[in-house]
Amino acid sequence: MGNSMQEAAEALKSVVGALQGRKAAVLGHMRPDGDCIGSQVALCRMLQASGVDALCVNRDRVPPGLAAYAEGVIFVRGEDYAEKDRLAVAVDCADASRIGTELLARFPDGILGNVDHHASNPGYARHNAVVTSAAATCHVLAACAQSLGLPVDAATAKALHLGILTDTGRFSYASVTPELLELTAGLLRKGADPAEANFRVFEQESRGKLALTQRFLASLRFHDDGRICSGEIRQADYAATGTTKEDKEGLVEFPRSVEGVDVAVLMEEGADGVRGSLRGRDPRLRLDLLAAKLNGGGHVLAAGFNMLGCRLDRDRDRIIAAVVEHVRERSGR
Ligand SMILES: [Mn+2]
Repeated sequence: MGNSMQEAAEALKSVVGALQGRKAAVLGHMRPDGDCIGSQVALCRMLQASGVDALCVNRDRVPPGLAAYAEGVIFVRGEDYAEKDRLAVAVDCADASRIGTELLARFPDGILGNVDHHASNPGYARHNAVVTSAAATCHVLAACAQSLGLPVDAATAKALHLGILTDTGRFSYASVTPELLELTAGLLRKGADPAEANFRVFEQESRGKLALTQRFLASLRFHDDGRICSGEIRQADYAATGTTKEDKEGLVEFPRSVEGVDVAVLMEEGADGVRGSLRGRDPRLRLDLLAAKLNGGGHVLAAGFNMLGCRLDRDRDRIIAAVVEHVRERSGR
């Protein structure tokens, strides 16, 4: 499913065309990451350069570590957004619900454009640019900008590089291709700065984050002969370390990095239930399908779930059992 890069470029061209003389709201997903902010900034700047009045709207704030990338772009919190005449373009949102229910409701006419790379994206907009083989939404935008001749200045190039850098695990995942590296080389020529990005994104961690990491590592447990490794975060962990849920970013990479582990699970208990992240390295295990069984979705190797009404003490075993069963099924054991 999804679109080829050429189809995506056509879709983006239609979006830019439909926005001429209109105003745009570029929407990202809840708890935005580097690819979300990078693609919002890049698309917003490209639209502005194409004569469109554009700003970004998110349910949640821009993570402080990524604020430097929002140069020249207005970000509005969903709760503060009161305009009625902007057309919505969503980026990096696997499903329209990822925008956040309340914010989505402010666009009763629907979504004009959908730029994304998640395999589960159903194509919920009038114009869909969903390239499931792309490494990042920023990858889709960078390739489309190149083929459509959309203007990419230094700040736009930095934003596109940010999304590719973060969604490829610093250019280390299977999604990295020669074509992506060539495209990224073009971004570096336009002003993207790898050392600056590495410093901004990966070398500005707080002591609180380190303390949160200690707690998470202490919670790790192995299941099914070590093929599955799970760890947990509770609201009390954030309170005790002075961190927020933004600080859990990247923690799931620790269980994934252990020898013999096929699937890493991070479970976070919140007021309304248990959210989880799933990470793997074998595409045959189809973590997107596993996540779907747990009220979630995502990519083949990286997915998330949301078990409303669940609690760790009561439901952890049931969640882990579902993971074990799925992994056994998919690996034919
Ligand atoms: Mn992404």
